Amino acid sequence: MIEVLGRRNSANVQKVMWAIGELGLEYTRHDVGGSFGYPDDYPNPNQVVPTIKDGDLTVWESGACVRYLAHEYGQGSLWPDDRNTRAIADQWMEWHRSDFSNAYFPTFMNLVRVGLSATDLADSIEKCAAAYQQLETQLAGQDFIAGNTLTMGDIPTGTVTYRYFEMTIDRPSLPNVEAWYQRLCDRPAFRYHVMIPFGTNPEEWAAEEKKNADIQ
Ligand SMILES: N[C@@H](CCC(=O)N[C@@H](CS)C(=O)NCC(=O)O)C(=O)O
Repeated sequence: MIEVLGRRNSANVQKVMWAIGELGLEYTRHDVGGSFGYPDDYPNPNQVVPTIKDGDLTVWESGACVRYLAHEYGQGSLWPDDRNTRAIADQWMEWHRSDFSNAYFPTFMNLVRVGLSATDLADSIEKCAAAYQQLETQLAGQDFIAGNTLTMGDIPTGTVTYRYFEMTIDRPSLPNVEAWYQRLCDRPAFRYHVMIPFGTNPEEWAAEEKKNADIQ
């Protein structure tokens, strides 16, 4: 039984939950972080979510959690057997946490969590679009980020792509990304753990966070 410490509306928690859902693992999720606060014995010194526990192991950092789950429980699926596919999946996970996140998070945070207008964020939205153009190129001629099946490489960027397409912002034409996103939307685990409404401003965000309390 895997324990997940992290609120349901956190994108970093959703990465882990989606991986757990894809792998069909038993889990218990606890509301931690954001308006729920942190227990005194919370094991992540950075006071951020997620943290997972599996037996005697505690892991934090969402990418490390996804890799651990993929390696431990997803050999041949989320953790590809093929060396090349695995390296490319890993490469795009690293891209997600560096170049992509630097471009994407300012847009999401400032628009939804701070409540600035899309007009004020034009530069940031453009940088975000440029990051998605890189993914557009990678997805040409293949169904998923590292080939024709879902791998750990799809998890981090797939998670925030729900939000990218839900935000009221201008987006470039991204036919490959859109087709990939539709494939993700066909997956029950993605729909349940990732496609969670998040509102359009801080007040709506807070209300959505409350609505998700106690939902597994
Ligand atoms: N690098 C960390 C970042 C974690 C992170 O910043 N999580 C956000 C939620 S998405 C958080 O914990 N924010 C503060 C809070 O919810 O209390 C990871 O990938 O796990």
